[in-house]
Amino acid sequence: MSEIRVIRGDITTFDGDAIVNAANTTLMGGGGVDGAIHRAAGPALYAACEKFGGCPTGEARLTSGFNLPAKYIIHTPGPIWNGGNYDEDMLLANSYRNSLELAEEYHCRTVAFPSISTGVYGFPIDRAAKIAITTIREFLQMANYIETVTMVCFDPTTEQAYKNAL
Ligand code: AR6
Repeated sequence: MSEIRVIRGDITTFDGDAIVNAANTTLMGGGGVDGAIHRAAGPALYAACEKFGGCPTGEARLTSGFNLPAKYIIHTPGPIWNGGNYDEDMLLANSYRNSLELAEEYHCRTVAFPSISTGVYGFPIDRAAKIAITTIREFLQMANYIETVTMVCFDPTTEQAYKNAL
């Protein structure tokens, strides 16, 4: 049986098989959780990301975790919130699903997500949390390797939103 957990913390300290990075389509780093992950993983991450030549919104790419405790980093650009009529919901679900597919492909048992798109990208938190939990739950019904998905929330409001959605 697989499960979903919601905790408060810093995803760069997650000691498991994979963490997900809320990246942008260049995959060349940025602020927020992306910046924190790049700082903690070290400059080799930048070099590894450069090779992808970017990534479309909702898709995902995997690298080593380099200096992080996690074995892998899965990078996914979530959608920029633009009012809700530009496929934002579907693109956010794609980010979660495609990240989980990669985690399965690499036989990950433990995976951690940040709250994708709800920082700089402005996605409404309650709406994002519902999409995240629904998509993860649906995916776990057919997962062979993933045992635990942990939502690592940086602040109390985010943590509460994911706890409500769960
Ligand atoms: N651990 C867990 N969550 C964190 C951490 C951390 N160390 N640091 C921040 N968060 P954001 P987005 C939370 O803005 O909205 C970047 O510049 C944060 O509080 O990081 O998907 C990228 O390069 C918020 O709840 O990601 C893109 O250009 C959540 O992570 C753009 O931002 C996501 O906030 C992506 O924007």
